Amino acid sequence: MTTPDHITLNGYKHVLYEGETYSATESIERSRAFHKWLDKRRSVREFSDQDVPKEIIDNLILSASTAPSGAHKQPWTFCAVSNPTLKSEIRKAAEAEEKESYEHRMSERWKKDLEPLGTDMHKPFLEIAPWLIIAFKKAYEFDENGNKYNNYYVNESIGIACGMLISAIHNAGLVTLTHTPSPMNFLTKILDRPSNERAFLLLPAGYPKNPAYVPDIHRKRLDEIAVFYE
Ligand code: IYR
Repeated sequence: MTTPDHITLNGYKHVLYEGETYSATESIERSRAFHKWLDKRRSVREFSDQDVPKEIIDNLILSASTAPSGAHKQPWTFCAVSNPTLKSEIRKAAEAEEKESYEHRMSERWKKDLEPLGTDMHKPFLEIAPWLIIAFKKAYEFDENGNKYNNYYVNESIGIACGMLISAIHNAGLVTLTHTPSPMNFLTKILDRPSNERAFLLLPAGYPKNPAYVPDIHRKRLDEIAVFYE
C-alpha cells in the first residue's frame, strides 16, 4: 500500500512530514558539525557599514518566522530598518534610555558584570550597521469582528523566533548582537507600530568591521549545563 500524502484527523487535513532523518553515525557527525559552527557565533558590536542586500534580510526574517509558536499564531512582526534618518532617530532615543539606565537604573553589580563585555551607553552600531531588525511581539490581535483575543506563550514564541533569527544571521556570514534598550516604547513611536505590538528585541545586522574584536569569554562545559537521567 502506498503512503497517502495527506490524511484527515479530527476533521483537519494533515500532510506528510517531509523532514530528513539520518543514520545514527550521520546524526552524530551532523550534530557535532552544527555545534562547531554555532559555537563560532559571537555577539559583535563593531560593524562595517558595507551594504547588505535586502533579499538576505527577507530570507533571515522568513527563517525566524519558521519558529514554533503558541497555537501557531506567529505572534510577531519584524521591522527591518535601513533608512538612515530612522536609524539616527533610533540611536538617539536608545542612547537617551541607555544613559538613564547606566546612570540611574542599573545596579553597581550589574554594571560590574557588564564590564568584561565593554558595553556602555554609546550605541554607534545603531547607525553603522546597514540594517536594524526589531522584533515586535503581538500580545493580542483582533478577529474579523474587531474583537480582541490574546495570543498564547507570546514571550516563548518570539524568544524562539529571535534565537532562530540570530542563527540565520550567523549562517549568512553576518553578525548581530541582542540590544535591549529599556524601556523600548520609543520604537513603537518611531516605527509607527499599532498598539498590540511591543518591541521585544533590537538586532542590528551587517558585516563585522575588519578586524572586529570580541570579549575573551568562554561557554560553560556540558557538565555545567546539563543533567542526564538515563
Ligand atoms: N541594555 C543595554 C545594557 C546591557 C545589558 C546586558 I544584561 C547585557 O548583557 C549587555 C548590555 C544594552 O543593550 O546594551
